[in-house]
Amino acid sequence: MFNSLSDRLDKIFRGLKGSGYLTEKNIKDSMREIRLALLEADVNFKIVKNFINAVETRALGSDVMKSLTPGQQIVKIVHEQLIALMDTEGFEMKVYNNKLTKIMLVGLQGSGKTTACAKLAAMYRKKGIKPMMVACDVYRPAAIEQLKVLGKQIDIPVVAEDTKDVVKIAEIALKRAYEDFTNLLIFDTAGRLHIDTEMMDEVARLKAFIKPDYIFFVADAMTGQDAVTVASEFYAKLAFDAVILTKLDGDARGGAALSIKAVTDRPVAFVGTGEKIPDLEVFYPDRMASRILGMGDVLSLIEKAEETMDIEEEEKLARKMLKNQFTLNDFLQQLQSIKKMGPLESVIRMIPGMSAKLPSDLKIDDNALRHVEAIIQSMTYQEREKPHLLNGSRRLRISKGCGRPVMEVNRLMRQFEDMKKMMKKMSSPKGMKQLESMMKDQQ
Ligand SMILES: Nc1nc2c(ncn2[C@@H]2O[C@H](COP(=O)(O)OP(=O)(O)OP(=O)(O)O)[C@@H](O)[C@H]2O)c(=O)[nH]1
Ligand SMILES: [Mg+2]
Repeated sequence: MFNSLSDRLDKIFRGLKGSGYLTEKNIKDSMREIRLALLEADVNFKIVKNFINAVETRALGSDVMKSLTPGQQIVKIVHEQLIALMDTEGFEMKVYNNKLTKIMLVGLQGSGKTTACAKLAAMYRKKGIKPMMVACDVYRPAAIEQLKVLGKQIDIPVVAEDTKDVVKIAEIALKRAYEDFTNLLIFDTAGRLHIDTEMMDEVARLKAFIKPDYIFFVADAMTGQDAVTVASEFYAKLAFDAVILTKLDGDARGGAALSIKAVTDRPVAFVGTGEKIPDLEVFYPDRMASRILGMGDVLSLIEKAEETMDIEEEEKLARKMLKNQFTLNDFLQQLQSIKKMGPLESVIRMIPGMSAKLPSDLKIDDNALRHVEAIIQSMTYQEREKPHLLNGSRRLRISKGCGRPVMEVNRLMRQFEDMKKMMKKMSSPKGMKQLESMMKDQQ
C-alpha cells in the first residue's frame, strides 16, 4: 500500500534536500509535484487543494526558508499535515471486561464486514475481553455459515438463528450475551451492491433495537474514491462512529485512507491488511503518515514483534549471536518467529529508511523462507548444531529430503557462514561503532 505515493514523495523530497537552500520557485515546483502525486494516489481533489494550500503557506513562511535545513522542514510540514488529514481526534473503541459493549458493522457487499467481525473479536479477546458474534446477514445462508466457520476457527461463539427477522435474532443474542457475561457483542449485517432503502431501513431498525455503542462503516480501500462517496452517503443516513478500512494490503493507492476523514468527518479506527484473522491494526495517523513518507513505522513493528515473539527467547538468541554461538537450530527458530509477524515484505517496509530503498514493484517471495525452513528441517539436530559436518553426501541427502536442489543447500550454508562472520564483526567494539554510524546515516 502507498508504495507509489511513497516513492514519488521520496523523489520530490530528495530533490529539495539536495538543493541546499529553497526559493519560492522551487517550493512552488515541488508543491505542484506533491499535488500530482496525491491526485495519482486517488486522493479527493478538493482535499488535495486544501492540503497543498496549507503546506505551501507554511513552507513559504520565513522560518522555513531561513532555516539551515529547509528541505527537512518541508518534510516535517508535510508529515504534520498528513497527520492532521487523517486525525482520529483520539477516537478509540472502549471495551470493558465488566460490562457489555455492543457494536455493529455495516457496509457494501464484499467490503470485508464478516472478516472484520472475526478479526475484531480475536483482537479484543487477546486483551482479556469476552466476545460473541451475531449473524444478522440473513439473506444468504452462506453468509451465516461463513461467520460460523470463522467463529469455530477462533473459538468464539456465534449466534445464528433460523429466521429472517434481524430484530428477533438481536433479541436472542442480547439475552445470551448477558447470560454468558459477554463483554463485546459484534453484529454482522447484510451488505448490498449499493445503498438501497430496504437495507437502510433494516439497519436502522436493528440500530434502534440494539442501541449499539459503536457503529463501524466497513470500506474497501481498493475502491478508492468510491469508498469515500459511499461512506458519506451512508453517514448521512446512518451516523456511524468510525470506519474500518479493509484491503490496504492490496493495490490500494491510499486515496481512501487519506480522504475519508476529511470528507465524512468520521475517523478511520482500524485497518485490514490481509485476509487472515491477525491482519487488523488499530489506525494511528502519525504512524500511517510516517509509513507514507517512508520513515518506517517502528512502533507498529515493535508491537507486532511483541505480540508474536517470545521476548525471552529472542534475548537468549541475541546473546548467542553476540557470543558467536548461533547455530542453524537458532536460525530456524528465528525464521519461524519472523514468519509469524506476517508477510516479509510488509515487515521490511516498516523499517525506517527501507521503504524508500526497496523498488516499489519488489515482491519478496515468502516461499524462499519456506524453502530455507524445509532445508534446515531436513538436517539432523547434530548437523544443525555443527554445520561443518555437512559434507557432499549429507548435502545430497538433505536436498532429496526437502525437494530443493543441492545448489540451494550450498547457498544457504554459504549465507549462514557469511552471517556468522558479520555477527562476529558486529560483536566487537569496533563493529558496534560501525553499526552506530550506519544507523546515523539512516536518519
Ligand atoms: N486482502 C484482503 N482481503 C480481505 C480483507 N478483508 C476482507 N478480505 C476479503 O474480502 C472478501 C470479502 O470479505 P467478507 O468479510 O466476506 O465481506 P462482507 O462485507 O462480509 O461481504 P458480504 O457479506 O457479501 O456483504 C473475502 O474474500 C475476504 O477474505 C483485507 O483486509 N485484505
Ligand atoms: Mg458478510
